[in-house]
Amino acid sequence: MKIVKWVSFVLAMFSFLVDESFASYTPPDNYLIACGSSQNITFQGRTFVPDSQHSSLVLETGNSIVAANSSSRVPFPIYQSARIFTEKASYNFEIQQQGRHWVRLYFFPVKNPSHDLTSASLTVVTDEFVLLNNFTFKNYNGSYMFKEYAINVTSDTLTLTLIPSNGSVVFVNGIEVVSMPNDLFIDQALALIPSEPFSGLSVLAFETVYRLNMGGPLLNAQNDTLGRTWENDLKYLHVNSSVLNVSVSPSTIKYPAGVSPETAPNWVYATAETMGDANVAQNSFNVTWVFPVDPNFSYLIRAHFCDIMSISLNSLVFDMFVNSDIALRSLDLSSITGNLAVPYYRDFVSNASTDSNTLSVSVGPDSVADITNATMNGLEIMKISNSLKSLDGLSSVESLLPSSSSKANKIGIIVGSSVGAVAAIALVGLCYYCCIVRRQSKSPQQGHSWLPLPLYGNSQTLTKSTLSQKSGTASCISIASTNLGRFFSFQEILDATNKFDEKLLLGVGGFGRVYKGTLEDGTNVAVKRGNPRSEQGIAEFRTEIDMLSKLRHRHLVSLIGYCDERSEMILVYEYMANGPLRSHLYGADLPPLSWKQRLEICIGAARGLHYLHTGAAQSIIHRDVKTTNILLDDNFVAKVADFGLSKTGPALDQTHVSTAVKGSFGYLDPEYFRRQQLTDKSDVYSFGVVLMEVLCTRPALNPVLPREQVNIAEWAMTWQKKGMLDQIMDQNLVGKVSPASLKKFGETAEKCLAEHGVDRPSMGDVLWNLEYALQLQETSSALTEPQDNSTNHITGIQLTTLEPFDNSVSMIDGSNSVTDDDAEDAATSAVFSQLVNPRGR
Ligand SMILES: *[C@@H]1O[C@H](CO)[C@@H](O)[C@H](O)[C@H]1NC(C)=O
Ligand SMILES: *[C@@H]1O[C@H](CO)[C@@H](O)[C@H](O)[C@H]1NC(C)=O
Ligand SMILES: *[C@@H]1O[C@H](CO)[C@@H](O)[C@H](O)[C@H]1NC(C)=O
Ligand SMILES: *[C@@H]1O[C@H](CO)[C@@H](O)[C@H](O)[C@H]1NC(C)=O
Ligand SMILES: *[C@@H]1O[C@H](CO)[C@@H](O)[C@H](O)[C@H]1NC(C)=O
Ligand SMILES: *[C@@H]1O[C@H](CO)[C@@H](O)[C@H](O)[C@H]1NC(C)=O
Ligand SMILES: *[C@@H]1O[C@H](CO)[C@@H](O)[C@H](O)[C@H]1NC(C)=O
Ligand SMILES: *[C@@H]1O[C@H](CO)[C@@H](O)[C@H](O)[C@H]1NC(C)=O
Ligand SMILES: *[C@@H]1O[C@H](CO)[C@@H](O)[C@H](O)[C@H]1NC(C)=O
Ligand SMILES: *[C@@H]1O[C@H](CO)[C@@H](O)[C@H](O)[C@H]1NC(C)=O
Ligand SMILES: *[C@@H]1O[C@H](CO)[C@@H](O)[C@H](O)[C@H]1NC(C)=O
Ligand SMILES: CC(=O)N[C@H]1CO[C@H](CO)[C@@H](O)[C@@H]1O
Repeated sequence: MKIVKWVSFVLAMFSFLVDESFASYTPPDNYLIACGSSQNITFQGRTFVPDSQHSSLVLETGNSIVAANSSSRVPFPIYQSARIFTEKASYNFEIQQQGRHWVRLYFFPVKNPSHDLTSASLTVVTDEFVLLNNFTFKNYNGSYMFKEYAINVTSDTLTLTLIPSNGSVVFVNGIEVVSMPNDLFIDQALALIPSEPFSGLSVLAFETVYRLNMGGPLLNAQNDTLGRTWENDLKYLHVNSSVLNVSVSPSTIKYPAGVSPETAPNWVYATAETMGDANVAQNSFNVTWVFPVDPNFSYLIRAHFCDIMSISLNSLVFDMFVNSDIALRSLDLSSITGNLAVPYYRDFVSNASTDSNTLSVSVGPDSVADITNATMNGLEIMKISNSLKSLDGLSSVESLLPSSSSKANKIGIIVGSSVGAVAAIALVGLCYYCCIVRRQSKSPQQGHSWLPLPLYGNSQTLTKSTLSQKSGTASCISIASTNLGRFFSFQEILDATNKFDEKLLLGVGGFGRVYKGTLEDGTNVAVKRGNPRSEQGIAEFRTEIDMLSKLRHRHLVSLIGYCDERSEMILVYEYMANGPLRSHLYGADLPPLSWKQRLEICIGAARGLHYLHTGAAQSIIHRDVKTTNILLDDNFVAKVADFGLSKTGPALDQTHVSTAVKGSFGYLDPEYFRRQQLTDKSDVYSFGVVLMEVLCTRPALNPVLPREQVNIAEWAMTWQKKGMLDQIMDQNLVGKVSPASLKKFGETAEKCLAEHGVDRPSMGDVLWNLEYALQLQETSSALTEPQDNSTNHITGIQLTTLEPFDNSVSMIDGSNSVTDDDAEDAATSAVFSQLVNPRGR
């Protein structure tokens, strides 16, 4: 065994030398630490030295414990030992050369008699950045966790501090702190909508969330001079993506000036995906990859290209999109690089698609191209630290380490330098990289610009200019001067929510947290507490107050009052005992709704939206119609909620409002997507998605399903067009829906989902049609079942929970963040009460 290992290691070294015509990069700082181990550990061809044995290492063994694997089921050698701390502890790394460094962390809850590491809460910070905040393996769907960060170290030491939460411990299995070439990540990238250079990246931290080798095999530290891992892209490919692997021998890759194996190994450029011969009517389509991401962050996206498929120059021209925003138009690789098989890459900065939890990247043929094809070789997606300098959650280092003086550290582990001789080589490397000519990004474009930053985004560093000031939201009302219902003191709010008791948490949304509260008189309320730090939050707070104070309707959630004391932004709403509609459809094990109930709920929601569109002085577009924003009261009366994103509609002389695309992926009007023009028909489209969801009881978007089924709008439409919607409807409804009613319902949904807004009905028409569908159901059930006993509550039938996406990705996964919708669902433990027929027939 040993010999085989050595032989393959030597072979690897050999092939490495043969393949690289470049002097390979030697990192000035290169700490590979096996925490708590008693011996050197070799992992992916590199030697990790025990933290206790590292040369010139000082270890104060105050409260640290060593845990070794008692079970033999360790995923990789680096995870076989851990160091456990019962108090805050730090590793200090002496830095030879300032600049960006990889910080890689390995975690595996090794079995251990004294502490249950699975429930330990992990918080890790550097001097400046929060890397990991209160992570625990308890809610994690993986046995181990690997994290990679890219941090610009601007002092002579880098301190990694591990913070246990009260009464618990913190642990780590392995740490890498390794220099990277200074030009690997530069200060600039291209922002989208509109495309425009964008700077300020050099002071921000990144976390690798995805790194893919399109059409190629898994590459790890043995195949990458910078120790990176590249995984195959197959599991992220999306709907209609018929792809084909292409590959050439890695040695044919010709690195130009400015791109080197440190940018990406030649194995990445030597394999690619191209458009396959799709068995579809038109052979023009996009190849799309969809990535689950935390929507509260911005992302740096690096796309790697290399034309290894063309036979002649200038024959391949294609486009690249990020979330359907154009990123590269008419990209002709060979005209840029002057040859085939020459690597090329570009960086972009973008958010998750609108306020959903995915980010998508597509390539597709350009209209000017002679041949219909497109390609991509590699893709890196890095999370960018937010304005609190955090990569995980909303705490800053200052708040996690209140007395941030280094003396406060209880245990100091000093990992000294052992890399004296390396310095000279480093100098050579530095010169080499300084001499490299960098490809310039395109010149700035004219016009106003903005980057659609997430709510808690990097507003200090990244905001381009305006956000909402010229749009409809900005009718900055004076809170005091408007009739907004009751004013609550902060004390009253504290009393009502038991000091914001987490047990009373109903949900977490873009705006903030929602708690159940009880007023002094016993009235139940929902208390929505905005995040005081968020500027966009203030805008939405005002919008919501502004909107709600003007609107009163039986099918809109009503505002009871507000609290703006101590710069809090708190809204108090009527409490909706039965929670979001979505929980009654799937995911929460609640009894299934009857068809009649579903129709009544849809009718109620349609009434609410119809009122928004037509009832007020100025038409209002909701912008975020989805099943989590339709709430049910104790009588199952549907009310539309969440006006945080609302815009007042076009004035009479305009037909649309031009605006930033917002809303939720899966519900978004494709026309709005394309043209960024908002009309009330955008709400109609989203409502069509809601109708399909109500019928089929599955999420609007479910990437784990086979490709053609991922998007409910597409999937249901194909069945509707065949007139076979009954094939995919909720099993609980089979045999209980009158065919005429279903037909009417299907037709209504189909019209709502029309590609073009002009072809969609108004909310008023939708309402009329749904009422008709209800009537058809009632007349038919009057014939067959004379006694409608609301026989909907069939207990014992479990709804299958559909996972929103596969979390089992090994290298990625910061999946400690619960998505908004999940949190809302989880919180919906509302008591299910019997339907009281509101019509009392
Ligand atoms: C990556 O390196 C390992 C070890 O040297 C080797 O076995 C494997 O073939 C390499 N992968 C590729 C794609 O060359
Ligand atoms: C562990 O690795 C270091 C660095 O590669 C080396 O100097 C040391 O001799 C090794 N120790 C053992 C016990 O093999
Ligand atoms: C950490 O997370 C747990 C749940 O996983 C929560 O109960 C606890 O309050 C959190 N602690 C902090 C300090 O946020
Ligand atoms: C830990 O406990 C102390 C005192 O009980 C408290 O002040 C502090 O906020 C707690 N910290 C966390 C992170 O829960
Ligand atoms: C790191 O930060 C310093 C100071 O902000 C900056 O001058 C330098 O260019 C940065 N380095 C990299 C590689 O971004
Ligand atoms: C493409 O290549 C990858 C890795 O080599 C392989 O896993 C995958 O099955 C291939 N796909 C096709 C369609 O051949
Ligand atoms: C794209 O190019 C590849 C490689 O040349 C080829 O196999 C594939 O059929 C092309 N796709 C289309 C849609 O022409
Ligand atoms: C998928 O392909 C079908 C058939 O060509 C097309 O009608 C549909 O619009 C495509 N969907 C997407 C999202 O591209
Ligand atoms: C590819 O996607 C973009 C953005 O979603 C869209 O504008 C374009 O029409 C699509 N191309 C094709 C051929 O479907
Ligand atoms: C309707 O409910 C009543 C009382 O709950 C019961 O006696 C009757 O049998 C039910 N009828 C049907 C058709 O289930
Ligand atoms: C969690 O892991 C199990 C077993 O590996 C897998 O079947 C399941 O799909 C995973 N769930 C998610 C949400 O990733
Ligand atoms: C540190 C330690 O004891 N590691 C052990 C973990 O288990 C493997 C085999 O199961 C041993 O080879 C290691 O020595």
